[in-house]
Amino acid sequence: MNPPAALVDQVLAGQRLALARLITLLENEDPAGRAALDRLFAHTGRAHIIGVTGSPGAGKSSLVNQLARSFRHPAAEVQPLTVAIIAVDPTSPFTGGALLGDRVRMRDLAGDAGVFIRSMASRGALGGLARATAAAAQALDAAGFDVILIETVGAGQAEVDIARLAHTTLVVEAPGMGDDIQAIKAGILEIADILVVNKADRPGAENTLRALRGMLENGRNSADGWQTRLVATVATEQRGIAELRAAIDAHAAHLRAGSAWAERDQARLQAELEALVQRELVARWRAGLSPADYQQTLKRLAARELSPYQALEQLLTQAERGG
Ligand SMILES: Nc1nc2c(ncn2[C@@H]2O[C@H](COP(=O)(O)OP(=O)(O)OP(=O)(O)O)[C@@H](O)[C@H]2O)c(=O)[nH]1
Ligand SMILES: [Mg+2]
Repeated sequence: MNPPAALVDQVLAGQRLALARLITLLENEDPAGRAALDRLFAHTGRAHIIGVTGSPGAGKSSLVNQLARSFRHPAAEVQPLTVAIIAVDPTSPFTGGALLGDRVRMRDLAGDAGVFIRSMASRGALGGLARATAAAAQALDAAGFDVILIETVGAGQAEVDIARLAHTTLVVEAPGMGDDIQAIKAGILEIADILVVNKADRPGAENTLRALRGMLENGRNSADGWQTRLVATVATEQRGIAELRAAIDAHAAHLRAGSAWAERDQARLQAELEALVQRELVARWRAGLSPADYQQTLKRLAARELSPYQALEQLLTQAERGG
């Protein structure tokens, strides 16, 4: 029996255990996972991938939970959608407290066959995590989930990479985080299709909303003509969830109306491909290089005998000779 083929069939048939196994293979960068994904890739491209990022404790998991419920239990006459949730935690190991907490917060979704929840933790480099998350999203897409919600913490490169993976990116803030507004200014606003001020029941919510509204007015109107929306929510009381859903649906409709969906899809795939190319070329370059030569070049660089560009030329020449 050819294991990738069997696994592929099981994933396409929506078998949860097979899907969980595949994601573990992908997380471990196991060649069997990659082989399975090669076959599954033709079945991807249908899911709406939604990234949810923002500062720690802002209420991302609570919102993801509420959104999943709203996709599963829509208003009458609307078809429920199936939902996969990936909680990405770059800091905690698998048994981390945050993920345990998420399981409690997402408890009411457990047992629903139309919901699949998976947490992913870093096993090393953050690049590895972003890669594994992209691969897991492809597996879930192929398995037929209509919506894939990806939760990440923070405002670093990992979030930007994961935002690049999403069709729609939500940035979640809570009131009273003065510094975070600076952080938002510094870049995360750039990636937000929808800005959510959660914990709108807390003091200072009005100020935060006003500050963000001001930034949006001066700020961008994205290249594809979407104006970032601002939504206030209280995830714990299910307030603002309908408005948030409406904003998400409006963004999806906006993307689908023109060529934006296809353009984002292509940009996503291009980013993924280029990350792979970069990694592979660096790996090949390193493999072709003698460590002694490399150390020698680094020494000459530090001694100012070579400039960085000269060092580069030397390394490239050495790699060509070696490879
Ligand atoms: N008052 C209030 N509390 C909330 C709201 N939403 C979430 N919380 C609480 O805030 C805490 C953090 O919520 P989470 O949903 O875990 O936040 P998170 O952003 O996923 O947290 P991390 O994943 O650890 O970064 C929990 O105790 C929630 O019950 C809200 O709208 N209002
Ligand atoms: Mg969380």
